[in-house]
Amino acid sequence: MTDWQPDVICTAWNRAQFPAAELPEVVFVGRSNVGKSTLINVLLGRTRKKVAYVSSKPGKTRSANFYRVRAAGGEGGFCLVDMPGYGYASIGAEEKINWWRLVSDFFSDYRPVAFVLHLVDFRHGLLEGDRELTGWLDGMDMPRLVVFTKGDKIPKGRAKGQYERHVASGLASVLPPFVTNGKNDQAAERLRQAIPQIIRELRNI
Ligand SMILES: Nc1nc2c(ncn2[C@@H]2O[C@H](COP(=O)(O)OP(=O)(O)O)[C@@H](O)[C@H]2O)c(=O)[nH]1
Ligand SMILES: [Mg+2]
Repeated sequence: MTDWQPDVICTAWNRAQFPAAELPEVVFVGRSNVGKSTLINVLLGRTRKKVAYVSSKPGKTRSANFYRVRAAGGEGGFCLVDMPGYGYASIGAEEKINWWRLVSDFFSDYRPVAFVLHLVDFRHGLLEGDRELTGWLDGMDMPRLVVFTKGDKIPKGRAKGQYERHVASGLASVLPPFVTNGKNDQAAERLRQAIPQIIRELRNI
């Protein structure tokens, strides 16, 4: 169960369509197919009736999607932003340019970005594309939380070593990375608690 209630939902294909900058934004970035939309659905408690579009074909989503969340208790609220993925091999040069334009407009447009939630496939760790984007985000001192997806695809006995290897490879994360598996389980619940906490703590720095 979740007490998160998704509210206004907006899709932006370009800067002109970004919604008014009102609430702190948690921006989900990661490679195509890593599980950004799946995790948003899980956090919103929408594993059956999905709100974020989940695709079996990588490289489909070219828009930024905004999900406004009101937490129970009424305090504040925030926005989850599902950014288009990168690293999908067969996209053309023009699409790549469009992707960069959307992403760079987003991060340079004085949006109230609280932090970036960087999704990384637990099987692969950081790949090209991840390093390119995170290097660029480092340049603007953007705080990040790393969340591994597809933890269920690594056998239990290998999970600890895999986790340690990934962390040692130089991930930037405000908390030790979470490991999720596309289900509304304990890890999802801990993440649901961590997100508003991180927003609050970063605001107080
Ligand atoms: N086994 C497993 N599959 C996942 C997980 N997260 C996402 N998927 C699957 O990976 C595919 C891509 O997911 P999607 O959320 O659309 O990725 P996005 O492109 O990053 O938004 C879909 O078939 C999902 O069902 C996970 O944690 N475990
Ligand atoms: Mg998606």
